[in-house]
Amino acid sequence: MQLKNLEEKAVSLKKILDKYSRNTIIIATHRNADIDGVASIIALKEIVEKITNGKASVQLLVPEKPNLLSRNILLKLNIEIQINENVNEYIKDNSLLIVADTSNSNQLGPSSWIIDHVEEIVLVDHHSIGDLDGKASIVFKYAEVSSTSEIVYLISRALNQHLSKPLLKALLAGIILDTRHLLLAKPLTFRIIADILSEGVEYREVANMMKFEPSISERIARIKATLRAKYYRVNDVVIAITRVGAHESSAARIIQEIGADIVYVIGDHDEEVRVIARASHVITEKLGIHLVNDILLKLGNYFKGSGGGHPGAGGYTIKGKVDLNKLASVLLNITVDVLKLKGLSGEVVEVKD
Ligand SMILES: [Mn+2]
Repeated sequence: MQLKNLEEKAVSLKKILDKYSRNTIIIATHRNADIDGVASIIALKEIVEKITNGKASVQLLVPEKPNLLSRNILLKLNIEIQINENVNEYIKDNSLLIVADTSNSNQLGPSSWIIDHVEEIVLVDHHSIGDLDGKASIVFKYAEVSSTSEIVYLISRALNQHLSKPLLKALLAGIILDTRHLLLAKPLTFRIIADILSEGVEYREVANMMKFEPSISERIARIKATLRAKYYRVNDVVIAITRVGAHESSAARIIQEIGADIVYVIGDHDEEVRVIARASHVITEKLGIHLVNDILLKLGNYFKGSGGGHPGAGGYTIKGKVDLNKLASVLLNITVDVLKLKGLSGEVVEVKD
């Protein structure tokens, strides 16, 4: 069940760790990290500390701290982690940076500057290619998995480093989250889960940890997003566009469940505007549309920003203020143009009561 080159890359990783075994090793993931990112970095920390015999100074970095669900899961697993967001206190010119679960440096938010201030970068990730892919000396990235946690587990196996049970549970939580409770699991995902369970982890226990009661602010954001949404129809495709001040992805998920095929949630923040996009598999599989490449990145012709993600889930961030109505209409126009290219000939009709 090995992935192509994983063994060799693990050997190269070990060499790099030996090289930096007396330096600072920063293990970072994307801002406001989900449990896939958080589980990956804490498991990588254990691996790195074992390989360097505890000599390296290992620092975990999660810009803008882990998200609520991650923090809850760590609490339930009794895992305590030290995250120092004040990178200036420990970064050195000869540091090694290991980045997990993100391929774009801008996903490191306020800490993205560190990319150009370390000696070497290792990337462990499952997203589409970003700027970090070109900057890393080793890239662990495989289409055969659905989460970074899976890759980290395989790295631990390749390096013969046994992970403690709480960490195995955290990785399993990462897999469950990123596969949406296995809906997006690949064949290898099931093999990896079987291996984790055979180490004495109970699936149901971890799956139960993922049940998440949304806070009142999240529920209000969902309700507002639904009320403010405009819905459009082109043939059988329903497009929804809305805006909220927070909880964009949660709002997007709800609007998808109502029945929209393509959802854009515009998040209006103090210093930036974020567009969160989601598309159903009819859009990605049957029509072959890639949300990021075909739609979000084309926003760049109108609003300077940066984006990334997967065919069916992505984001685009614009610094500063923008005309939100214009942004919504540009999004709709780009989407309709792409649908036309894919052969949908119908008129755009707004769905109203
Ligand atoms: Mn992930």
